[in-house]
Amino acid sequence: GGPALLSRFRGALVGAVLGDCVGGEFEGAEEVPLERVLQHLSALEREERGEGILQYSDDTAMTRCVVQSLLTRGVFDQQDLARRFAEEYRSAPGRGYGSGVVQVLQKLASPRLSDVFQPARAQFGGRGSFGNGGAMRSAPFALAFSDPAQVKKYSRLGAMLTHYCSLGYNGAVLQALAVHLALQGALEVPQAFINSLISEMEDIEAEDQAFSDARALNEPEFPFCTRLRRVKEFMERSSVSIEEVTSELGNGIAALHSVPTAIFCVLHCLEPQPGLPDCYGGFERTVAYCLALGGDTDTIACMAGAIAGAHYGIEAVPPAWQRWCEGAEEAEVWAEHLHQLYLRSLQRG
Ligand code: F2R
Ligand code: MG
Ligand code: MG
Repeated sequence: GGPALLSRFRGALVGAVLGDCVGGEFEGAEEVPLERVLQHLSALEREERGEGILQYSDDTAMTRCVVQSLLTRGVFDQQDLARRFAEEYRSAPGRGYGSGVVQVLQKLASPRLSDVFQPARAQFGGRGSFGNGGAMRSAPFALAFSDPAQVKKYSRLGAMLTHYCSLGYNGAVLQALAVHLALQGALEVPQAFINSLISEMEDIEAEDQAFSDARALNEPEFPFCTRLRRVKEFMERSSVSIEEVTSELGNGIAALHSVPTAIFCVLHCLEPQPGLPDCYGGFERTVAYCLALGGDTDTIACMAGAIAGAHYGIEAVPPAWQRWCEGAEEAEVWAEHLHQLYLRSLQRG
């Protein structure tokens, strides 16, 4: 049951672009009244929009590099991807990149660089970045590879080009796995979906590097598992306030404070929510809810948009919203090409 696989692919990629473009309005805002979110979204329904097109930010710029690299090379190629990140940043540096990652992107442009992971390793005194920049661009790995082992391996490596801290790259793996499961229709059984993610992250976080990063950053061992268990507790409650979500799951720029939050937004909005219009379907509810959290709204909506789009399919993504989003049309075409790549990887077994 549910949408066809191709519709899910198109939903995932367009959903990510739309979340970034629409969510950019509130990025960095501490509090966002729901009324302002609904005004922003209802303005997208108008034929004319004074403010014009909503431009995509670094989230989509880097996602496009991942997509183009995977489609051109047909495999994961770290040199090619590093070169594309550097070139994208050189040609459009004003897309709102994180303040640390720009140093990596500048170093990746050097023709003398032989180890493409070296600039990311040197970040933050050798700890590496724990920002969500690896996670925000990891959906294409779930669209290119059908085997979950490959989804995990390549989303981790793809993130490590800029985010060498386990709290950064493990967020990218978690996001890619969430999209991978949503593509299979796993959100039809929400409890099984969250249990699968917890069980995957129990394996992924059981490594020395993750233990030492967690210790150094004053986080508990298995930090992503801990947050996902909190998501599960919230799912079991009849109501959860925005304040509880932002204080306990987070709405910030760290992968740990945003990837589990994005997953929660999708799960929470599977059902109608008070304050959100009855005419909204699950995809619209998810995007609106992400924006109402404030904080890193473009990135949380981008990640939740990819998961929700993979679950509901492209038919659930309002065309009226899509038409104002830079890059949405292209995303649909690329999703079709990624779908072909995925089917080929499925045939190879
Ligand atoms: N940068 C932004 N938003 C800021 C405002 C943009 C504004 N619209 C504008 O145009 O000026 N958004 C984008 O950045 C996030 C992704 O960031 P990424 O790629 O992870 O960057 P970075 O620099 O690696 O990490 C982000 C910050 O996290 C802190 N940090 C990370 N690791 C750290 C460590 N080991 N120790 C201490 N701090 C660490 C730093 O403050 C980094 O700058 C997305 O929201 C995207 O939309
Ligand atoms: Mg951004
Ligand atoms: Mg952001």
